[in-house]
Amino acid sequence: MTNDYPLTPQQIAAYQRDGYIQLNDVITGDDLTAFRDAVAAVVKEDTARLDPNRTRNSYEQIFIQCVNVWQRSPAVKSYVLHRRLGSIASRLSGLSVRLWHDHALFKEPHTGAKTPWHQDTPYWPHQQKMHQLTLWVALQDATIQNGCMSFLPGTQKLLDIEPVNLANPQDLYDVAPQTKGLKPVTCELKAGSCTVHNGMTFHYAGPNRSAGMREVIAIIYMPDGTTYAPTTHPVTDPLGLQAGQKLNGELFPLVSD
Ligand SMILES: O=C(O)CCC(=O)C(=O)O
Repeated sequence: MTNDYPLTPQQIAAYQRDGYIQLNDVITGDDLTAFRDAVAAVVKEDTARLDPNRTRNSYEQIFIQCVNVWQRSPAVKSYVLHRRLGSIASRLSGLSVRLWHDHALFKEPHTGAKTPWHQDTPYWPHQQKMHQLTLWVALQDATIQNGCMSFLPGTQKLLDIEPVNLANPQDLYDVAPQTKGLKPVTCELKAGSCTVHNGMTFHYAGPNRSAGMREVIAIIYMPDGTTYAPTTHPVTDPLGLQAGQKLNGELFPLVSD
């Protein structure tokens, strides 16, 4: 696939105003099949190893989550680190970006698990929190029936709200009364299309009421220069980082110019 995905100045302005945008046909044809198959193979390998009776953490109660799939599969790596995607993240945020991490989010059918309204960045061990962004890539069609994403436009400007406990979510209006009256926008996606959201934008995904798995990979970027804030997180916990240390190097590669 080529490095160029066209974005108009209007789309960039809409992303910066609303804190999210839908982009169609970002990955297509054989690339989409290869990416989807490579991600699904890693998820399958992981799930085969899991004890079905294990205690599930907050993410596991919502979906099967595999973090940093790009480190496990050269094929996945070639897509996750692709400049086509990095350049989208860089042009929308207006900054050079590094990969923060990716995660496959496969939502199983019939569990009834929704992804509660939440912001992402408050969970992350970053000292700067305003410009992280996620490309949420549908590997198969994402619909209202199987749990596509919804966003509350403009909420990326809401700072200092307590992180939502995903396993035991409070009512959105208790957490963020400022969101009362805002109208959510729901984005159904064809496979290979994506939504992009600022890590501070409130978002939600419904339960998977279809017969099959909802297959998604979320690729998360942070501005080059982002520094470490000591907070427990599975990506950084093993690294022994010091407060203020830059998140860079080969684990957090630069993916834009
Ligand atoms: O896939 C989902 O259900 C939610 C994903 C999400 O919250 C995210 O990518 O930030």
